[in-house]
Amino acid sequence: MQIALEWAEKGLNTTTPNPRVGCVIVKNQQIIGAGFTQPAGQAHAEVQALRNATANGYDVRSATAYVTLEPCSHFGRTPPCADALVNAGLKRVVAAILDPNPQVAGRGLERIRAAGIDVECPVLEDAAHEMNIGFFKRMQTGKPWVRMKAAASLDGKTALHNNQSQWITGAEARADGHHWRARACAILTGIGTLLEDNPQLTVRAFPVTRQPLRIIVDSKLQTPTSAKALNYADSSGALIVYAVPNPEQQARLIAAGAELLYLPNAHGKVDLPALMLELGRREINELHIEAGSKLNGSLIREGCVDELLLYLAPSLLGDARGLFDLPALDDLTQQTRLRFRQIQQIGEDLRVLARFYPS
Ligand code: AOF
Ligand code: ZN
Repeated sequence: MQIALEWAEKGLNTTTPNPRVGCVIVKNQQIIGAGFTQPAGQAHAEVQALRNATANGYDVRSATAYVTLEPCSHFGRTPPCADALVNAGLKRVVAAILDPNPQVAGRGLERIRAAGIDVECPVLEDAAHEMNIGFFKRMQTGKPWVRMKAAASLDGKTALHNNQSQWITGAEARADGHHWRARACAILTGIGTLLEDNPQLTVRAFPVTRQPLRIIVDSKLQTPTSAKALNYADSSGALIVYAVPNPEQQARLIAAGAELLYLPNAHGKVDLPALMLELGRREINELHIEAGSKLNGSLIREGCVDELLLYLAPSLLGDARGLFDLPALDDLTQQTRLRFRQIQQIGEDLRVLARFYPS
């Protein structure tokens, strides 16, 4: 199953909105085939692994399949993998974790068991859940897994009082950040960052076959049509979420290729929790946020964030802008507690992954 998880990882940046699944076929203590989920509409991991075994010249009958997610039982964009495994005449199927998709949810393994095949589940369940943390969250809550990326000095500062902010962390940390962009279904920023930095919100540190959807939270539609985030060379598009209608500006932005989404709250700002639900409806599993302290603070306050991805440079910036614009507290019992998930040195910097407790 550990090897099957390594195969699943090959689909890290490409399977969305499907989960990344790996499958290994074993016969007589030997791996005879392996595969991972192909882009949506193409073969699932199990079908890839069966084909691979056959292409390698092996007879898959009475072999064992190790799959990192329960094989599907429904006709989606592709036929059920459970049927493919049954028809292949396997002896045993080992699944890491049940598929939370209500169209599957235990029926895949049931069908395999009903065909007289031995079934075992769960195996390495935590690692399999982690591999598809966004898919699990979306299936269970209707919202994406939200990862907020930020870079700061060791004293938690992101920019000087005069807004100078580039290159606080080193080149390795910046390149590492692109790996997290690449695996995300969408990258979200705010109008403040857009006007200040004119970010492209694309993956550029290495070649990719899919760019994440770009999302701009822009209550008053101040995005210039010349913004780099709108002038993309691929078809993944940009979505501008606004709260104050402005027909002329709307027409200009639509003509510039953006999609507009009107989602106001009672204060004339974008309704962020409603946006998360809408992104879930659009099959966004992992949402990557790279915004400024104001939008970051609002997203945290409104309970929209699951995880922080912080790059911390070994430097002090003193009196300067902080990471998150959050209100002052009067008592330590009010503090927002997180738990560290992983800490690693990347070049000269530290990468800290910390998770909020589910509310
Ligand atoms: C598997 N193996 O490798 C993956 C599975 O529309 P479809 O046919 O591509 O089905 C998508 C659903 O299939 C997805 O929501 C999830 O429940 C399951 N993903 N299942 O047997 C795979 N990626
Ligand atoms: Zn399937």
